[in-house]
Amino acid sequence: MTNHEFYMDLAIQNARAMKGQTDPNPLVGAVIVNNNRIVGIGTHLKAGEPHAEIHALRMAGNEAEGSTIYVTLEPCSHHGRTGPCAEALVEAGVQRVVIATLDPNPIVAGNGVKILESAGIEVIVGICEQESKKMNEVFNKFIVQKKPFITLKAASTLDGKIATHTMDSKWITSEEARYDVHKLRNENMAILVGVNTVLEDNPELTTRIPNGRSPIRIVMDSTLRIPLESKLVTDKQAPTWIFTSQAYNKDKKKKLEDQGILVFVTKGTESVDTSEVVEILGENLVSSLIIEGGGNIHASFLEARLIDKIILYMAPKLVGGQNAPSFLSGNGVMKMADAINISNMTIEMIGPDIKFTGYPDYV
Ligand code: AOF
Ligand code: ZN
Repeated sequence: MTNHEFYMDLAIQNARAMKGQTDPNPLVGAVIVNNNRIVGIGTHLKAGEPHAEIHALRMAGNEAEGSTIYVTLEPCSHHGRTGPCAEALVEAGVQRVVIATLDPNPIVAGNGVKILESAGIEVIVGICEQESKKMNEVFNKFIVQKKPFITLKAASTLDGKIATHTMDSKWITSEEARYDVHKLRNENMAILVGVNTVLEDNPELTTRIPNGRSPIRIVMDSTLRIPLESKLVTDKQAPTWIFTSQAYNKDKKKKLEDQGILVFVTKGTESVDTSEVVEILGENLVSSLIIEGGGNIHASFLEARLIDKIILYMAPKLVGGQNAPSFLSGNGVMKMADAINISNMTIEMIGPDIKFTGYPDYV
């Protein structure tokens, strides 16, 4: 590991620790080094608050002069909720700026580097670039497409089942794997299920870890069949948003709204279009979404090519049964050649279960 990589790695680790608390803004870390000594460290903590570079500059004080700063994302060039960091670095007399990756935000995209270079500052781009890009996979999509980064999450047996043929599903995976799911919920802004999941399981969809943040709970429900006494309607643990079609029950809508539930009536005559849901979520600044639905919801999002990432927890169990549901149903493809391939796969063990992570390779 070179010196550049060492300091950048430190900046990335600090940035990553804020996962789940900066959205829809990026995870960003900065380390200022002067004469081989770290004189300032900064991390972006919350959207609207000072950027990582500003925190680090404040800590460094006069020692920022003549220093090298390592930043995981190109310093910004715009007057947003906080000032342009590129200008702050020039004013502080920083001598060299080492950047992991350019900012995909169209209002910055290379302009930060221009400000620095035209002030005569040496700029190096591309140290630990892949790690930094991966860390901000949510932000990188959202800032360009204005749509949430969508993760399909499922827990199944080794034969892909999410329940037995009698619909028993408690529990498939271990306590450790279920705790990991709560971490995932903490990191995502919203979680989506179909109304059938609500009818069958009456889930809470909250984050049960210390100081965890619960995601906005989203239900696709074309006629508003959700029971008024379901936990998502009554528990007030986190906001609940329901997406319905033109065929919705008007009386029920009013009753749900009286409970503080937000009901979005979409354009579909009888069903709710997944793409429209995703678009509306983006307009409401939801940058990340987990789909924890049943097999049909998963199939409708996957068939519409809306899933960016798949996380599958597989328990070393076999249940069999042709009527036992799997985590992916729908019509399925005709030919093996039409299968959706998964790339950049990683596999880790969580207790006795396998955690599989991958990215659908749509062609
Ligand atoms: C952050 N934190 O450490 C850096 C960011 O809403 P604003 O004014 O804070 O601006 C957000 C944009 O600033 C963000 O989309 C990204 O392009 C840039 N850099 N943002 O929240 C940071 N360095
Ligand atoms: Zn900035």
